[in-house]
Amino acid sequence: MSGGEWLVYLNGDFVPASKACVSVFDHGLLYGDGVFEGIRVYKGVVFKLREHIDRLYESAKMIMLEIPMNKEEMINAILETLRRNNLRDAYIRLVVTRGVGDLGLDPRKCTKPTIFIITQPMEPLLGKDVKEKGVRLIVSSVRRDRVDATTHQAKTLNYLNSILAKIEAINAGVDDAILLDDRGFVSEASAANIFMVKNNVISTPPQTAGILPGITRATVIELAVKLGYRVNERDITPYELITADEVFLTGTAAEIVPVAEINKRKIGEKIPGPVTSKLIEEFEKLKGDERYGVKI
Ligand code: PXG
Repeated sequence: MSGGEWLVYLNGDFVPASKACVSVFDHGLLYGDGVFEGIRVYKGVVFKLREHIDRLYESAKMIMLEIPMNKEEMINAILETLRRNNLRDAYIRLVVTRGVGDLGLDPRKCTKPTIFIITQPMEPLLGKDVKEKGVRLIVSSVRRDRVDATTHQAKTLNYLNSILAKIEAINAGVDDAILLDDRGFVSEASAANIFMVKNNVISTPPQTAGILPGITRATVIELAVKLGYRVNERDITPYELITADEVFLTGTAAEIVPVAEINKRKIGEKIPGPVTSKLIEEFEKLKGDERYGVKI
């Protein structure tokens, strides 16, 4: 921290948060032309950092954005930002935009990507209430983008699709919304993946449903398999979700969150359900474990 302010990494410099500004000509702002990651640090260990960095570079490859730093340099920039802010339990937002250009779309006008890293304290217990009571969802009228369009397989700065679904949820007085894919199968929530449990079998939509391949999702699948559950990546209908024994969301910020209600139908018997509880318990054990991340 500097003078009571958090330091932000911006294009190689560490600047106080209030001075961390980007140009109005940045294509990240003008067109949502860029990629990002949201990452957590638990007890001084950056959870699945290498996986997040790999995904960032894959997203960048998809939009033909060459990041002018290699992966090790990017990892070091993140660790150094955490050190300078003296943070051990935090949320990291890593953003790479196409950079400053002119008012046209042509990305060739942007000669230097803009890179910034924001780190903020995040208490490990945040959202405990939600883990006990669960969230209420609606099925949004907004569909997840097709896999040949601005698909969420790439984690780009284009989030309007999710934001419109979130607005619909807010207007309906619930916590979040489920987006269906263009065929009408379940895709994911606005910024989290979704799972269901029926008769002790766990299912989650596949990448072909246009989902973001979530790192928490992959971790939960790994944990569930280790615990001996059958896990299917398959198409799920809204009917199956509503009639499931348990439904839960996964994401970096949210971690594992039980779903209590969808379109006013109560889900399951008890929140959190037994499988969700077990997975939350196992997930807790990974926090701060150096085998599941990179130490600051
Ligand atoms: N789907 C989408 C569309 C996302 O944006 C996830 C799934 C979960 O992925 P991870 O890798 O985090 O398990 C995300 C996560 C937030 C927040 O505040 C989360 C995301 C983006 C912006 C905010 O929870 N991405």
